[in-house]
Amino acid sequence: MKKEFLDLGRQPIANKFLREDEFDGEFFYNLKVVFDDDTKLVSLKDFVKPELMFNDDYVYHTSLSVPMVKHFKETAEMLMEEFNPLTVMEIGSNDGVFLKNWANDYTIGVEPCGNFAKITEDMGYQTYSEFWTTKLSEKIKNDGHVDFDLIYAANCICHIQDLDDCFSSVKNILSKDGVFVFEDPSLLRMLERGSYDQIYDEHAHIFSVTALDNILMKNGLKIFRVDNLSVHGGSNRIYVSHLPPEPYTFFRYRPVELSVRENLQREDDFGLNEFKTHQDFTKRVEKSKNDLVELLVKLKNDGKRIMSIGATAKSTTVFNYCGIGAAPWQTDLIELITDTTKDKQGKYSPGSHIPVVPRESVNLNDYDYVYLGAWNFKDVIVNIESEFIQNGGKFITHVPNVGVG
Ligand code: DWN
Repeated sequence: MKKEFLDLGRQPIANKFLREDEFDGEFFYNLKVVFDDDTKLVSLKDFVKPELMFNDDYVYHTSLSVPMVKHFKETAEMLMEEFNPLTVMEIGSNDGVFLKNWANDYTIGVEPCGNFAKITEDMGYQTYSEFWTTKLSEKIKNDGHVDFDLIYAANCICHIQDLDDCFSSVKNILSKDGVFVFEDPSLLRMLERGSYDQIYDEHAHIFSVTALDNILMKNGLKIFRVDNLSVHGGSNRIYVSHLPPEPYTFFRYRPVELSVRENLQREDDFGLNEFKTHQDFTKRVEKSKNDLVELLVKLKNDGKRIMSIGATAKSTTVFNYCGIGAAPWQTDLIELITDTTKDKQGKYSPGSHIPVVPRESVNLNDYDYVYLGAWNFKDVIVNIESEFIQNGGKFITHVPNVGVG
């Protein structure tokens, strides 16, 4: 029984940055969120066609967020150290920021966005430029990749709409002693921090350990460890192995570690498995919206100039939910957004049509306030922009609460 608890309104494709002549034909959908009473899974009510989001024009380069390069290098070294896999596959390999830490003769990628699959192919990694499905899992097997000791995915599994097909495809090609490790934003952290902007078209689901445990078990897989990470505003890294068949003679049994029980208990104590908890979250989201608009309008009326750093998918949700931006609200509360991603520069933000420009083209001291679209990189950005702060400039964020800091 899927029950709706949050409506974030009419939203565009979160990472579809536009030229002016594309404004009229822009695609919009209703972004609503449901809670499944059986699995406790939180998902979008209506999924957007994957091809509309993930295609050869996809713009999100993981490596352009410098802290993530270090994160994936350390993750690879840790996995290499502990599991010493002979064969590695990454689902959602983007620009190869994780793949590049492994030798390319026993490592392959899966990346549906052709422009990114070409990047890793050129780096020497065989890359299947298709969506992860049972059909592809079979094809990779038939191509001679019998199975994999390590299957890794970051900020990707929560993008896959059919989780049963996703997980049965993994089980189909995971070696008997293999481990499936994936990390995605944490539902518990989202509710604790009020970071509702983790909800957008690409994120078909916002995962709890509880929901994943239920759905993985159903597909013959089990969680044996959970790492709670600070990246992306709070993520969980989930370690999975085969659910050993009875008697599990041929399978290396990986005992369920304390971290799994601790996370399940923490989620239950927080009320994450109760529909009411999600209904209460909705009230917090509505307050966050009103507080942010009120603050920006007041500052604007006081003659203050406001811009934003980080043309994130997250800020697409916030700007369109809060009616911040040029179209159709004509509320020029935020004059422009800077972003390090070349493919976003010189274009307009999805739905709200705020111009996106290179950071170098802007003198921050011309502005009084900066809204942090990339709040998950606050420390890095505040450090880079220390001169702005010394000159009296201030940052605006909405996580955990709307405020100036
Ligand atoms: O799940 C997803 C996460 C991993 O990334 C994807 N579905 C889409 C994307 O979401 P996002 O756009 O909200 O992610 P980030 O990583 O918060 O985006 C940061 C943006 O900010 C990038 O476009 C780069 C930019 N940036 C910047 O302009 N200056 C980042 C830093 C650190 C900076 O100093």
